[in-house]
Formats: sequence, C-alpha cells, structure tokens
Amino acid sequence: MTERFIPTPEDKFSFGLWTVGWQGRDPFGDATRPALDPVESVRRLAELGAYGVTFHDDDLFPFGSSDTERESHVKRFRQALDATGMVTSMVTTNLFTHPVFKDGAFTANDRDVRRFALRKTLRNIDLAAELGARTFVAWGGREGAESGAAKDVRVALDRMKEAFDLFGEYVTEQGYDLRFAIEPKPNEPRGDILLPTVGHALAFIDRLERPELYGVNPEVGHEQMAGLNFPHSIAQALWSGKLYHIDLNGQNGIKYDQDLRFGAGDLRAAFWLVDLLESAGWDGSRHFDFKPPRTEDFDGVWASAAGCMRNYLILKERAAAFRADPEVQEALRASRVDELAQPTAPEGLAGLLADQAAYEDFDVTAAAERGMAFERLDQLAMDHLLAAR
Ligand code: 3MF
Ligand code: MG
Ligand code: MG
Repeated sequence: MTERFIPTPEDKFSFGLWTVGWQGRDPFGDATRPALDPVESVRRLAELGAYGVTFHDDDLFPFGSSDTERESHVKRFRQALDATGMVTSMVTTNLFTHPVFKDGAFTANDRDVRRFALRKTLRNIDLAAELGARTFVAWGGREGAESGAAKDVRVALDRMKEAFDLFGEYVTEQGYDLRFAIEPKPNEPRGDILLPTVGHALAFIDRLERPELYGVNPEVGHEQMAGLNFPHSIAQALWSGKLYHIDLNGQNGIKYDQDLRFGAGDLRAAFWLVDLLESAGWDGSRHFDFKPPRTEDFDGVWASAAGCMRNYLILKERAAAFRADPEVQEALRASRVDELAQPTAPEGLAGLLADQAAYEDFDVTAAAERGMAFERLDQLAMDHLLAAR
C-alpha cells in the first residue's frame, strides 16, 4: 500500500536548508546534532523526492564571509543542484540570528542597523535572482518589542514600508522576475512581532507603492500560535490573490513555535488545508518549514522530512476521496453549501427593497427552524480523514 505515497518532483515539495540542518539548539539546551553540509541536504532531499530547496543567506555561507568564501559556497551549492536536478524555489534573508539584529532589522531603532539590514537584503536579492528563485520571503522575526515605550509602532510601520518599497524599486530597476512574500508570526523571538497575522500582512501590503509585487508566506504553526484557523487564513490569502508561498508544519495549539513535521499537531486543520490547496489548484511549492525534534539523530531527521511529504500525500488522497464520495456531495447540498455561491441580491438595491418575500413576508420562524446538517457532513469528513470510509 505504501507505494501510493511516494513523492516525486511533480508534487513540488521543497525544504529549507535550515529545517533538516537544524542542530537542535533551543533556549535551554545545546546542539544535539552536528552541522549538516548543504550539499548533503540537497542530495538527501532529492533522493527522498523533493524538487526544491530554500535557504537564508547565512544557511549557505557564514555571516561575515568574504566575497571569495561566499562564491565558493554558492558554487558547491549550484553544483549539487545541477547534479540532482533540484531547484532553488525560494530565498530569504537571515535578519534575526546575529546580535546586531537584537532590536530588529528594517524597524530597529538604530538607523545604522536598518541601513545594514537593507544592504544585506539587497545583496541577497541579487543571489536569489542569480539562482533563478522567483519568490523572496521576508520574515521579520526581530521586528517587534517586549515593552510598550520601546517601539513606536506607527513609525516602525513607516520604516517597514520604506524597506519593502526600496526592494520593490530594486527588483523593478534590475528587471528581476522576483516577488516578495511576507511571513507573519505573532511572537517568538520578540515578545510581540509586527505584522503578526496574515490579515495584518495583507492590510500592510495594500499601503505599499507596488502592491502587486508583494504577497504572503503564511506558516501553519504561526497562525495557530495566535489561535487562528489556518485554512481560513489561506482561503483569504487566495481570495486576495496574495498567496505567494506557504510554510507547512505542525503545531499543537497556542504555545511556543513547535515546527513539528507537517501532519503532526492539528491534523484536522492539515486535512482542510490540503483539501483547500488542492481544490484551489495551488501550483506553488509545498514548502516545509519544520524542525526535526532534537531527540533525533540523522536517521530521524530524514524520517521526519519524509514524513512531511508522506502526510501531505496521504491527506491529498483522503481529501480527494471526501470530495468524490456521492454521499458527501449529497450532504453538501443538504447543508446548502452550494447556495452560498449564489449572489444574495443580484437584482440590485431597488429590487431587494421592493421584494416583500425578502422581509415583510419572510417566515423567520420557519427559516430559524431549518437545521444545517453540518454535523453529518463533518462526520463524513472525519470518516474519510480516518480512512473509515
Ligand atoms: C520562524 C520561521 C522562519 C522563516 C524563515 C523564512 C527560520 O518561525 O518560520 O524560519 O520561515 O526565516 O523566511
Ligand atoms: Mg516557525
Ligand atoms: Mg517559516
């Protein structure tokens, strides 16, 4: 049976170098695994069936590398991509590890730090274009505060806008085919992070000079850390034409950023997410941003990475079975899900106001008594998710 869930490059699975490469350092404990050579990661992920890798500049060459060192790291990486047929599907900038970013990057109070962060990012945009990436992710992990007076949030948003507008100007001037995906997160490592949810990021993008260049990169666990419904956030991003990238992983409720493998944590949310992405015809990467737990050796790391893809494929099969089931289709009709697609007042305001049946003659009591049959529908979903049908 297992052969049904073998990933291939057509599935467009991708992984961050920092995911399988995570050494297990956390606030309470040291590394439990040695460093992993990015070339080895590319090779192993290709063997497992992934099509792409993604990275922060500092994942590929250490912070502060000379131009020559940087070039030699990029060259080895390129050779690994060429040898395996893997692509660089996304590039992002590390603006959070080095102590210089302790108060943020684009919104650090210290102007020198902000200028340095802009230059570090512009240099990395060049690398992204050089490697053929079409998506550039920006996660502002250190853009935030622990206390009220420390950050003037309205002014910080001005500086954030200034940064993104400069990047938009740069890719336009250079003629790069590159779009930006802003990654929201409510907290961690800062007490509170700016642009904490997908909704905040979408509203911010509207205020930028070239909004078409910017979308979002929502992460499963990040929205769930804020207690939000991840598939709903993705649906709104899709509705807005702004889902430019996605970070898949697992999370158990409102607590620290767990970065579990995809499918672990809130399994029902994962099911509805895959159902949504597949029925919406999402053609971007299925990108995993997870951390193989620090209990694992390298065998456990690769098992965890393989598990992310396997769980996606299992859920894809389960969701397709749910949609194809005639009883589900009948239950959807009984719940009047299709009726929501009908415009409410297509005849316009005057027609609505003139329609006695809509108000004066409307039988409120009868309508209030009609059950929605959602429980039967949801149990059918549960049966399919658990392979009980
Ligand atoms: C942190 C994250 C980040 C971003 C990454 C991509 C280190 O919770 O999710 O991973 O995804 O910086 O921009
Ligand atoms: Mg995360
Ligand atoms: Mg992420």
